[in-house]
Amino acid sequence: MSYIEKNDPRNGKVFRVLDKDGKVVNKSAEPKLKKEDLFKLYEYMILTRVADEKAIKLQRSGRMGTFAQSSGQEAQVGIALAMKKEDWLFPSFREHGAMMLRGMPPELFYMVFMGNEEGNRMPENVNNFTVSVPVGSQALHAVGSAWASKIKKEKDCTVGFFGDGATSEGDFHEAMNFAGVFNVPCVLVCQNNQYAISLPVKNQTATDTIAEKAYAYGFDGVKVDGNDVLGLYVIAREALEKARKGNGPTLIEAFTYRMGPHTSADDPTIYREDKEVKKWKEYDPIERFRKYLLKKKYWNKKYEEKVLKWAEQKVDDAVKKAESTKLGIDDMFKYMYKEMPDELKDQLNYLKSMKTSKGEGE
Ligand SMILES: Cc1ncc(C[n+]2csc(CCOP(=O)(O)OP(=O)(O)O)c2C)c(N)n1
Ligand SMILES: [Mg+2]
Repeated sequence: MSYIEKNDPRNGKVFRVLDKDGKVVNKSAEPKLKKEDLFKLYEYMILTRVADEKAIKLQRSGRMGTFAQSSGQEAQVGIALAMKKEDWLFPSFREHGAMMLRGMPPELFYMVFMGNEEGNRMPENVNNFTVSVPVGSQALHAVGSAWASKIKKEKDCTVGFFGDGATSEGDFHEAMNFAGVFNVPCVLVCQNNQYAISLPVKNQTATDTIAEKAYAYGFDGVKVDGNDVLGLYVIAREALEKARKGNGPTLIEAFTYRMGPHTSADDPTIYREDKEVKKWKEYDPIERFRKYLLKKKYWNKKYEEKVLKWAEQKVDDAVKKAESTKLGIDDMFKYMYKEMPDELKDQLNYLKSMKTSKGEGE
């Protein structure tokens, strides 16, 4: 019996490998990852947090626009590690950790939030789709991409990420239905961080879990401790193998917590208590994995310093690159269609003809 089958969410099961103290609570499920891969998981979680912290500073000093951080949700990198290079990732706007582990240069993350659409242009060999802000839309794109692979008899699978709030959108239900009916090689991941901006998840759905919804569409769902990077890795790997064999889609509910505000434009103190945030700090995915590495004698202070230095350097270089790429007013218009329609051309020309305080056009 697979871990997915053993952990039917309708029986109240939540899958995890590590508890909050980094102790292995599910010995048979502990993945036999190489030391380099364990380090990769840790390093990309640290990089994600360092990148977030830098982004907040940039935003607060007027160097970047509104920004969605993923603090508390860094264990997403476990899903990215389970994917093959040829697989496709369809993110929402809180998956830069997973995207970076799959090879996205970090400057692209900054460019997106600086309003530079070129930040969505992945290198040729990186199969990450663009950041998607319309809530839930990317679930449909993910399922469509998986369907295309199936028709073309290609061996790649698709992973589509969305939040708990997205499950109230029609797009989510259409994607789930389509995935089930066409039995596509897709893994749908709901990052249930328990809030859609200010709306708590209990006001979002009448079911106990998000995962159990999958059964209404004819496929498996599984609820995973979303702060356990190893738990997410194990389930994602199994779900991907299952999809690759033609055994259909899986819905993974990664039960986690958004430690920060919804975006830099939000003030969560208005709608949630400090003590709740404090409680969730104890479940920090990075702390938990650090304790696991320490128990294995892989972690020490010297290693920590090395990782932090590496992450800070990577982030500094990324910010330099992002800030040195020029943003033109054409950018607002040129990515919607392959060929710009006349009405957009007119709007672009109108904007270019306007005089701004900085001078002509731009
Ligand atoms: C179709 C659509 N409606 C509303 C919004 C505004 N909006 C942006 S994020 C968000 C909440 C999303 O919550 P969730 O799906 O739980 O993702 P999270 O932000 O928690 O990661 C809303 C309502 C949007 N971007 N798109
Ligand atoms: Mg949410």
